[in-house]
Amino acid sequence: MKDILTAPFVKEMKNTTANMYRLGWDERNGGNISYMLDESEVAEYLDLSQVIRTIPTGFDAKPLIGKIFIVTGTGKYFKNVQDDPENNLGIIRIAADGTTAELLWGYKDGGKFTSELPAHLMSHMARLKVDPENRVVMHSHPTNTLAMNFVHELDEKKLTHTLWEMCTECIVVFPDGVGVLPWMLCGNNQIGQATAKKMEEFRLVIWGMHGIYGAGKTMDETFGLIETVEKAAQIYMLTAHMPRINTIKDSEMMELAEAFGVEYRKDFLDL
Ligand code: 2HA
Ligand code: ZN
Repeated sequence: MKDILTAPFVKEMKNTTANMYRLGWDERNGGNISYMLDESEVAEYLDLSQVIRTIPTGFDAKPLIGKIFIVTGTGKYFKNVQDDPENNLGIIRIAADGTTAELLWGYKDGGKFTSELPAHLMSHMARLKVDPENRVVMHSHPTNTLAMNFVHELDEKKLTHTLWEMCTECIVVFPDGVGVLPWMLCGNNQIGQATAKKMEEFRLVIWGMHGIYGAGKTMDETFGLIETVEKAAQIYMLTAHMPRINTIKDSEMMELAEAFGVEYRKDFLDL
């Protein structure tokens, strides 16, 4: 059996959390990532018949029975994942009852998965329905995105439109736009259900005055979605207090989307 610490998916988790920490998006225990793995790939590193312990999830994830995820730990810091993956990460499999997680590796100090597991697994279920290749769900507190939440209307069309206007490539990177939830209490099934509902339509969901969720086929795609929103939000925050002299017009955004052949939210433009 190969050494789990050399597994590409562990490396991806270490590199991504370190990257996000250094970008200042994931202070203290902020942020969490879940990444669905191929059983055959995990079997190269772990004996899948060895369950270390079982942990109730508190909700029903029947469509994910048997699925394996690597997930950041609750109360753990992104800052520390790189040096100590076995305490800060865990690999879980959804048990046959759909409501229990079987720990296959990690959370070595007795810990467990992120408190946002409901939002993660419910989002996986929602995305898999629209994109069977979806693998990653990522939550973060990117600084400018969060700052923008306090000074911009939390309206899906208006927020998406403003973000699209801030960088030429935005409409190409997230043509499906950004879903928005109002401020809600986090860490429970209710926000999980609300996030998943938005995920049926969007790969990006803002949690009002809290942060952002992204979903994608790969770690790079998912990180790239959040990174692009954050870049656009940064441009917004750098310019919002100054008179705007130039802007990317809606007709130009349409031209971009059509040139790059992306299906975009036409109703989010005023044409
Ligand atoms: O897990 O970011 O939303 C820490 C958080 C909760
Ligand atoms: Zn958060």
